[in-house]
Amino acid sequence: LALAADLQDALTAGDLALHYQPVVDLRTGAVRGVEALIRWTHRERGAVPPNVFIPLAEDTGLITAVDRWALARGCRDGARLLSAGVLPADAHIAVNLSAHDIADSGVEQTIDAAIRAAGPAMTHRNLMVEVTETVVIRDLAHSERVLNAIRALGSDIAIDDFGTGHSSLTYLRLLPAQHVKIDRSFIRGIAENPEDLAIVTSVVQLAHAIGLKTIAEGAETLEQCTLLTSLGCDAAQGYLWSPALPVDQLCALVADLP
Ligand code: G
Ligand code: G
Ligand code: NA
Ligand code: MN
Repeated sequence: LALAADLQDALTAGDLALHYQPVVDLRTGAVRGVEALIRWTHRERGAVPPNVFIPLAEDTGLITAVDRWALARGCRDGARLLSAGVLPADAHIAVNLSAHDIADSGVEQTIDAAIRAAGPAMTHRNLMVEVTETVVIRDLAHSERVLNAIRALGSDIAIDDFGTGHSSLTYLRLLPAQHVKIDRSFIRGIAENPEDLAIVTSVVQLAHAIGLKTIAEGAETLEQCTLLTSLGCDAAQGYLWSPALPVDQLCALVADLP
């Protein structure tokens, strides 16, 4: 596939970028971390969305190299954001991992190497690893071992896109997660649709009942933010605050926040 070959070239040529979306503490309004989201500017086609090239990278096996790059880049940028005081010392840099990363042996070593190379400001405690239910579905026992190893190093685990997969409750029970990220498809309608509100209310209560924190994805309006805060949801991200930004723009944004 031409696009897959181009992705391999992009990786070596430095055409991939990592952007950062702020994650806001709903109790204090402070930025408590960021989610790293990959961006590819193709030399002829322009921006290729991750929804297009991440599945392609997964199919071709390139995802291991892509995510290795994202881990290294994210930890280096994280060190910069932490040491400059743009993010508080206990902030999380959240990086997305794919099924391949978990299936392959050695992702814990990759994480450890990325943290060490980033320097002292960025510790394992500053890393949050996001996995979806589809990531762990293939081999739950193995996923559990790998995530436990990551957890033992000090990083937090988040179940991403919660509610969109299968048997979600099994994963919540078995995996060593600290955070649930509520998929934006549920957040979108909370102000208008009583069913969405009921679902999000229940997910927040359920997560809290088993000791997990909740992060709402895709908050776009003040009304959604107010509702999420009143439900006791811990944190949120979304266009209400900012899309994912290059690191320099993120620094400027955080400096301007109240
Ligand atoms: O940023 P949006 O930015 O379009 O991201 C689309 C999808 O791509 C999301 O599901 C997100 O989890 C995934 N994604 C973004 N960056 C990465 C990455 O570095 N690695 C993996 N595996 N997935 C990513
Ligand atoms: O699957 P994951 O949750 O990792 O991906 C996050 C995706 O959501 C990215 O594509 C990101 O660009 C997108 N996103 C982030 N905030 C918003 C938002 O407020 N509204 C919408 N529609 N998309 C968002
Ligand atoms: Na994610
Ligand atoms: Mn997410």
